[in-house]
Amino acid sequence: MLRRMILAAAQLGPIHLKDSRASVVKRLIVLLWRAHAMGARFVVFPEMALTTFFPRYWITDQAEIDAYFETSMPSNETQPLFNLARELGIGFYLGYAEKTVEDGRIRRFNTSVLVNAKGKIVGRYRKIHLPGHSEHLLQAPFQHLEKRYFEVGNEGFKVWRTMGAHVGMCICNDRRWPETFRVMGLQDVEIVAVGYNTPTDNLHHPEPPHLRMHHHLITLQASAYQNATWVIATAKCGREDGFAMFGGSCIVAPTGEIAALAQSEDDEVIAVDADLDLGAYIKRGTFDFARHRRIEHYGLIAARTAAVAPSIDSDAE
Ligand code: CDV
Repeated sequence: MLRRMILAAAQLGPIHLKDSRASVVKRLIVLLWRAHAMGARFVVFPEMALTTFFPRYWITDQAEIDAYFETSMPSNETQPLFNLARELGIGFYLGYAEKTVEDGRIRRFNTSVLVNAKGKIVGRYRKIHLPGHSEHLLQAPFQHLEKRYFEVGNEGFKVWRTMGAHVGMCICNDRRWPETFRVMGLQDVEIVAVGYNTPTDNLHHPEPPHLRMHHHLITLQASAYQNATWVIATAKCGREDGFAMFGGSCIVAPTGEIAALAQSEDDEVIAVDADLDLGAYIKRGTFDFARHRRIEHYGLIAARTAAVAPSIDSDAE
């Protein structure tokens, strides 16, 4: 029996500092209706989809920082999105900044939730690969302070059985790390949802924009193929109060091919009628993990973070 599902990425254009949560949720609702018109059953919204990408700003007042965080999900403002999704029978992924109390202290994470077609939160992911820095870079045109505003996620890379598929989540910078996808691949993931906010300029080293897009697409395509999974990657993009972030939202097939690619840097929905079993022949063949993985040779991956060069110079006399 063919297992098909229309998958969608609901890309957001810029959210400016002055934009309220309510105005953003209205845009998400318009996107959800558009996805519904395309027949979508699962929609991926971006990372931190409710506010501007605030880690670009050095903020010292904790109350001001906390204004970007949600203390509950659904929140009052996002409840209408959950209600509509339930009414339409569409599952979704939504990224947001999470403030919570855990282990007797306040904790802040860069989080996404997985909501099933009944409007129920079935999964939560807290971003593990936090990019950027924690100090104030006085000379830089903008900051990337995720290491200052968030803790490293403490719940791992999970996969949930929901909506007739195996669905995993990660967030933005996580997509650049093969480990992210392989851990989900080992849980037989079939759809990986990833939201992102990627500045068009590399803060640390000048890079042409085409190269930025190339790295974005090549990592998604390689990871999709190597784990034989669909990947839905959704941007928040355009110029937020003048700070440019690239688009390039895409849906990648388990073959590694780009099945749909956004054209704009604004609110836009792309969708693909996906065969969830398209990756099955790859999982039975080249990437049949049970037959071909050689874990006795992979120890360094989980034992070492930094690269260490060989201590012996093989060319020395
Ligand atoms: N939000 C992100 O994680 N952005 C990073 C940037 C800093 C490179 C990314 O990997 O897209």
